[in-house]
Amino acid sequence: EIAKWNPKALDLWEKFAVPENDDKESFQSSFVRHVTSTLARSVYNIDNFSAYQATAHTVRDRLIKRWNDTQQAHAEVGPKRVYYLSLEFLLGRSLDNALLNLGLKESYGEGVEDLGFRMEDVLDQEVDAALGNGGLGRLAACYMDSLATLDYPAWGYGLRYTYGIFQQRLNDGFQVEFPDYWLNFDNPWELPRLDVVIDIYFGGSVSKYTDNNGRVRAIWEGGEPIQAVAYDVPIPGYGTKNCINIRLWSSKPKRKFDLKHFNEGQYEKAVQAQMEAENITAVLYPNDNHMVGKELRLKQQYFWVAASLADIVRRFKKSEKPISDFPKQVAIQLNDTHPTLAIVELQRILVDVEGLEWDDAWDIVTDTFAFTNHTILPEAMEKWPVPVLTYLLPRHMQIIFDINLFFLQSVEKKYPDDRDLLARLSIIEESSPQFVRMAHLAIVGSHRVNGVAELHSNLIKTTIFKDFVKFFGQEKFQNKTNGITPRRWLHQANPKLSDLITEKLGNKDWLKDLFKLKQLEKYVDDPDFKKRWVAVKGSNKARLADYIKKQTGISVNSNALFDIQVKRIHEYKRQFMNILSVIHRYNLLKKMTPKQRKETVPRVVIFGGKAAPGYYIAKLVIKLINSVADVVNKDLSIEDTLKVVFIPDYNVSVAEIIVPASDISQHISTAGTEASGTSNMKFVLNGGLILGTVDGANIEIHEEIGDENIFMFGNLADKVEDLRHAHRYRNKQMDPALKAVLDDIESGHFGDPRIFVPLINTLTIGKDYYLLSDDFGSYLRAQDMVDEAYKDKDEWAKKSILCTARMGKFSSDRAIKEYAESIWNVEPIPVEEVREHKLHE
Ligand code: KOT
Repeated sequence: EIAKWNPKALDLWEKFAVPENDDKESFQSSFVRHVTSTLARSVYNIDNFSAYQATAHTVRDRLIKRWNDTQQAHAEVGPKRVYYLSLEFLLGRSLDNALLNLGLKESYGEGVEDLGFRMEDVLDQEVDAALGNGGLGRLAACYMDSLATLDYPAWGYGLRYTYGIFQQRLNDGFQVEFPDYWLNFDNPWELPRLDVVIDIYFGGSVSKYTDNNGRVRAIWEGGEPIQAVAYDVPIPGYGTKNCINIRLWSSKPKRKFDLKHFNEGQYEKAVQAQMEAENITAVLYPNDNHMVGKELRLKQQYFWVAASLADIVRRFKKSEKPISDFPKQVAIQLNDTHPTLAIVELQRILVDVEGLEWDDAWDIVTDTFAFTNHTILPEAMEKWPVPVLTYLLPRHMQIIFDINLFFLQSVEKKYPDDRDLLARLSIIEESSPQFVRMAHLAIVGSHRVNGVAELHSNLIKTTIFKDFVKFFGQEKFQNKTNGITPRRWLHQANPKLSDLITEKLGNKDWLKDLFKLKQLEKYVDDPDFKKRWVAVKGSNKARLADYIKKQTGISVNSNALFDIQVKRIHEYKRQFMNILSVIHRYNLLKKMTPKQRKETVPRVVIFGGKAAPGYYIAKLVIKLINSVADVVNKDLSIEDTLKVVFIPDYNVSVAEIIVPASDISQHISTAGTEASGTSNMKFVLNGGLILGTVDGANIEIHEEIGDENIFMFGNLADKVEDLRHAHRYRNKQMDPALKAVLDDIESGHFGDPRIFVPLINTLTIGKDYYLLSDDFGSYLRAQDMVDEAYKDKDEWAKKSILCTARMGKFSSDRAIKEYAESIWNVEPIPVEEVREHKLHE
């Protein structure tokens, strides 16, 4: 027994542990202590930013306590854990979220006000943690919130990028990118674990040797190691003591400086290795739904999965269980194909390091992994050239060839003499050079594969993964419709609506069981409730109007219909179609008599979203939106019946202002292209209606909220192939309304038309791959129905309430329970109970 375990020492530990006291005074004492000790400031030189830092550090102390208690309880129980591997975690801000999840918002709010600050201003100092591109990264963040809230023993693994997604500014209506150096000031939301370091190797060579049992074994000796250093990000659950962890790896050179080169006078060479090592986690690749075949991206992927697996295996080994128990202790979810090399790395560890037979190792591997597919866009499918893999990871390439050999042998056995089938299923694309198809590898190495909404899951089973379903059978392929956390996306982003709901329902239980919102239905005809509901929406619109004024200088009328499309700019999402319909509307308004204009519903059309820096067409869409805005917003003749706004630098914290303020939001992707979408869920949860296509989760939202509460239009997914064929091989007539709008742009109404030629060509010479012309007519009709419906304010309020009331299904809690029960086979561990049990022992 070491000395610190004696009763006297334990008493001291207990006495001086961080106080559990969450009252105003303990906050204030901690705040002042952090201002003086942590920040080395005083009452004379503390500003809002320091107040934020002191508040954040006070909360951080509480989080660390919970983090420790949780990890200790998990170590005690030794449950099966789930590991969520994601290259992106789009967390946004943490302070407000932590205050709400810990139930400290009120007491700390009062505490900070006594000290002379406003909590709102303090919260506004925080920079977003923007380590993601869009939906995929934000989904990972929502899932971490639900895992924590539902008491699951879970960890996320990702990369600690020095630069997150770029900041977007506008110059003459064009997007310009600025680096997101988010770690400029200290980051209170991470715990550096400078002692948790793992060496990662690239390159080197493979040799064979014969072991004591006469078996030929491979041994890989990599080149110069690079260090992976762990940074832990605590994720507190709502209304529970459970606090889970996201471990982010940062790359660091093992050897700081090459003395040999330095002494030879080659200074640059002496620091080159160091710079290359640090490069690995320097920057998030800014492409959504698009693969960029850069070697550095592949290095990021391996660096991350190798560090994570070493960590997971090390933790498993502490349990001293036999290695065959690995899948009983560990479930690993692959967030898209980005972490697919983890499959190969685990097989390598089991065979080369642990000495298992190939087949035994492979059973463990496939029982451990499950794979989520997020897109069927061909340009997003990851494939890596065999020569690049061979030189970066020679042993892994051999293992991939072996996995493929054994897999194809089993296919051949089941379906003899079907060479086409073999070619279609093969993990290797037989081109020159050869490529590794990461989705194929992920399917073969996993026991479950899932899509992210019903339509999408059905599409992957009948199109891109059809042959795999034939071989493996239906059971391996599941649906897990995405979800969003109601804590951030209603409680935090829309406090007024949250309060109103809590008041009506009598308590906050709905925040942990979103189906409880159903109870709101009884108030749809209660005039007083409706009035208050509409007032909340009005105040959220006013808040957004203020924000727009501040960011863009544009004044908008918050009594107008707020029509919002915010998401990454991508051709398949069809922001282009939206702005073309705005031009159509503008032209109609100009032709109207003043009397007619008086009768129309005024609209504010709001856009936001980033284009990948190399995505030329998407950047032209941004320019066109701004060019149209310039003309429309200063045209007095239309008497404020239309305004167009592009909100710059759309991100999580901006979304928290935008989402509660919609009357209509648009989700208008070509049918079959948007796997799920998740912002659609956020808007509807906040009482906004959808104008959308029959795509992704729109379909299931429609099912839940009913026909009267959503505006759907456009061709169905099963028509898309034929329509594209018709564009390619027959000269289809273009919709006349669309033609007129394009002519208008070409006439120079919206600035130099030469700029937009490549964009317009996507509809004419480019054969309209995303079928704007096929959907334009029904899109305009749907828009008219929106206008008509909005005129009846009372009916609209009813629709809005029903939208919120019927969104229970789209909580990420529901999604996570489904994953836990039908893929991971993990159970909740109530941290508090474990600790109490321990105390009574
Ligand atoms: C693909 C490659 C790189 C970066 C991101 C992707 C990506 C993003 N693939 N799919 N997504 C989106 O994932 C969301 C969460 O499941 C979906 O809601 C959305 O429809 C996908 O486009």
